[in-house]
Amino acid sequence: MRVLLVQPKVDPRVRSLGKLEPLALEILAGALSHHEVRLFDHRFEANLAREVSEWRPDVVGVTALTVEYGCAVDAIREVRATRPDVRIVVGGTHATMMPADFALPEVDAVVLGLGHDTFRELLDAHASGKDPSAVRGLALPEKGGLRFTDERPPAESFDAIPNPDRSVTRRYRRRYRATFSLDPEGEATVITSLGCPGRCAFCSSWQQNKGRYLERDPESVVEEILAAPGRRLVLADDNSLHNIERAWRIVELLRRSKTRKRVRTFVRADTIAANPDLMRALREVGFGTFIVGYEAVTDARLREYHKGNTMETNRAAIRVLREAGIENRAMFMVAQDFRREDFAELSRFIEQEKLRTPIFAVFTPVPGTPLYERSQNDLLTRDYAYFDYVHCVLPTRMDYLEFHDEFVKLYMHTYSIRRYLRDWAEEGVQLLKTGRWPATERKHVPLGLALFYGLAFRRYLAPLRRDYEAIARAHDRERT
Ligand code: B12
Ligand code: SF4
Repeated sequence: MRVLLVQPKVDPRVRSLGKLEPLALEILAGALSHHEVRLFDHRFEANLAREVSEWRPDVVGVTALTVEYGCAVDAIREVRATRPDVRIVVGGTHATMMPADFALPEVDAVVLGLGHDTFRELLDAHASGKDPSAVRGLALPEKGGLRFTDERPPAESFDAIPNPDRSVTRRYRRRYRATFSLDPEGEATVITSLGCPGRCAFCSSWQQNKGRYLERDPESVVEEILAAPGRRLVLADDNSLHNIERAWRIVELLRRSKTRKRVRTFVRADTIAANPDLMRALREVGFGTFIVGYEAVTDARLREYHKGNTMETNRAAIRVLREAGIENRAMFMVAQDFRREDFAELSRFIEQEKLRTPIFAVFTPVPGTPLYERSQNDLLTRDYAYFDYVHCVLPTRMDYLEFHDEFVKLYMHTYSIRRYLRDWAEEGVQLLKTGRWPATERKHVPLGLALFYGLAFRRYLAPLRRDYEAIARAHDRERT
């Protein structure tokens, strides 16, 4: 069968941190080696209708995160209008969390959860003319609702997940990169674990994976890191280094390989704080940037978020990364109940800890989670393009537009060139006093890059006020 996999466009209102390779679709392509598979990345190519009418696929598979929902539905409708007889299958994060959103007349089947086995079986059922009802893990749109087939038992091991087939994205390769990346080669994505043992209140990942944490064995992790195209890659895990023994084995294998790959990954602060030797070893084998969810600057907030960490651990993790020479991409939550003092406290913490490249995420109830259900009556908007952790979809304690202004100010202050120069001057004074440069992140963020980040964030956040105004206006209209 001919299968066209579609990565939807990104709504221009989504303040996205990057356009990386659609790993989920590459994994599906890896599972469908007995079919003819093409991938259409709508973020970089415009004419989906032409692709569908010229290549004439039998099945079109569309993926979507919550923020991609609107564009995914547009793509589905465009495909259906072009080829009324093609089968359209939807899967991915949003379909798993909110299948009812895809109970659309244009959709033939919704795949729930990990999709490779379900999709393969569904295609085999189509090819042999069998009823898809026997395939486990589906929701089938019917009379405006959904009929669910038997539940698929959760995967017990990572080995069942096929390797991605990257040949389907070869023509887009150089365009896959994080928003603020200057690397002309782009960045590859590799997955080495699934889910997270954490239970943070705001996070959908452990809920989407039903609380499981599956790890890929270190040999195959290193094999894929080495095989990934280009020099830079990001590990698309929620929590890459939970198993310390496994992490050491990965270090050992990478050391032996003498690779020069640069790796960026997501790690918890407690893992970092408790394992300084491991962090140094990871740095030596190419782990240059860690994305760490510190989330808050008070123990009370950390408890409220069920983060399972304390401020003491967070501070220790910051020290360990600095000493190991790893860039600390610190992530913090900005809660809807923040007052001006809370923004100021967060800003102060960043200054005190001299964090150079933090990211701020607005607390967002992710559709399909109990938190979202509880927030139903409070939501300011149900437009999914705004569920990007940058727009605020809940009522704020401060005036809504002032909240926006404080949020932008937080970024502008953090990434101001003035702050950078002041840090530099302070460090210079310490150098004169002690004869040594103090250990800071300065050396990972050279002046030119700091200037670039400042301008890039200004541009990234520029359209935000207009959106906040639109959300407030629409909400007021709805209330009256
Ligand atoms: C790497 C990553 C990124 C990267 C790359 C994303 C990309 N492709 O460009 C970057 C950093 C750029 C990014 C950006 C964003 N991200 Co992100 N990201 C991730 C992360 C860590 C891994 C994603 C991944 O590759 N997973 C691995 C694949 C294999 O798993 P999967 O997608 O679930 O796929 C399986 C099934 O779902 C299914 N399936 C998937 N699609 C389809 C399609 C069909 C037809 C079928 C049959 C099956 C199927 O089969 C697959 C294989 O079994 C996830 C967390 C996570 N662990 O999933 C967050 C996550 C996906 N991101 C999230 C968010 C919110 C964002 C941003 C909005 C943040 C921001 N403001 O920048 C943007 C939005 C991106 C956009 N489109 O604009 C949320 C999404 C929440 C939601 N409900 O949608 C997640 C879940 C994190 C979280 N816990 O909050 N992200
Ligand atoms: S540690 Fe990270 S991925 Fe795990 S539950 Fe918490 S926020 Fe989610």
